[in-house]
Amino acid sequence: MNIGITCYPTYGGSGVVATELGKTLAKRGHNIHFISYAIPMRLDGFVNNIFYHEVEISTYPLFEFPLYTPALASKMIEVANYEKLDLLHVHYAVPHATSAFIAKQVIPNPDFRVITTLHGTDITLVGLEPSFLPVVKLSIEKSDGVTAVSRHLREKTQTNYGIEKDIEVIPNFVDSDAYKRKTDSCLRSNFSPNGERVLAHISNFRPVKRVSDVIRIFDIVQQKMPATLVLVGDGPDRTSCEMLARELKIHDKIRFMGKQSDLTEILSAVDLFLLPSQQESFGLSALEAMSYEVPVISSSVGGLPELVLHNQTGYIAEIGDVERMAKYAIELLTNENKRLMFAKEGRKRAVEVFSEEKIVTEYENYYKKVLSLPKVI
Ligand code: GMT
Repeated sequence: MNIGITCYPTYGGSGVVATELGKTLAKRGHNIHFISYAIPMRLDGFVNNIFYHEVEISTYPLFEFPLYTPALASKMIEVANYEKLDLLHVHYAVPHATSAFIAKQVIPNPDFRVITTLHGTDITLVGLEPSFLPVVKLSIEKSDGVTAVSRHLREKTQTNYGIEKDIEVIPNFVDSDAYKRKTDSCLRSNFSPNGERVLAHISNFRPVKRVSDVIRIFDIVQQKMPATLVLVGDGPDRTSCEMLARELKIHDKIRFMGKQSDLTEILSAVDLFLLPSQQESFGLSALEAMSYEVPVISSSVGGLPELVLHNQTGYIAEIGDVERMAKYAIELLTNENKRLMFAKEGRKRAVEVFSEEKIVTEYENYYKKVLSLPKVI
């Protein structure tokens, strides 16, 4: 198939999923055309069958804001026509599904189809704003196929927008062969020079991630045992988190590592992963941790209970219940047999339920199904 993929190229789960999907589909022989305003973060190096088309946004003194939606739609039309796309798969509805809807009106190929994958805040936060809602709803309804990354997100889409069309749940995935724990991570001695237990969190440091809860949980844990906290990523809450760490006088026990692309050394060197988010439609970083045999303690929000099995691959607790999450962390970090059992169960779940091989095949089958159905006009 000739497949167009549009996603955000920046540091974030939806772009990661879109890019890894494109790379795997390319290895399976499909031609993949990425359409975005910059090269997606994980699309490094040359990959056979992968092409990149950059959206150019012209500026004009009259425009106060860059007009990305029509610029993207125009690029989609150009690529669909010249590269003979069978379908365009857009990740994150705002504004990608809208650009795709506009493009579909113009693309003459009667067999061309648009698929939208909903990732989270496009539905639960941004898409609900009155300035977006009617257009997001229309764009989803006019997609030929719609997928959501969890059952929770599917339900939210149906209830928040009153959308009745079929939404296929295709969860996120991990390349469990590549995301495999190394026994000799060179970072272990760095994080744990004197046998400290190592906790970690990875995110874009947006308010929904509640990174300050991570620091508060760690504060309680480090009072009970020598410990290090590894924080990967960057974003709006980074400065306030650094301030909180200083206020609590635990700054010297926390490593702010910024954005990192290679997680293998880091996640192979940690004992526990924390994800106390306010909202999480799936929680890709938790799945990646599980693949590296790291048990996860998370909030019970959104799609997280579909991923983290309570008392089996980790623990879940109410949003903001820092005390309980700390109690669970201390329990696992003081009972190595249990922690290792959870680690093995998490890895097993990542391999058996969320493997790249399995989920990319689900996407391929879904593409075939949508291509065989009548076009949504
Ligand atoms: O919505 C965001 O803040 C970022 C978004 C993204 O583009 O990374 O994250 C969402 O998509 C991920 C990939 O499907 C999911 O793993 C995240 O749970 C989801 N974030 C939220 O729902 C907050």
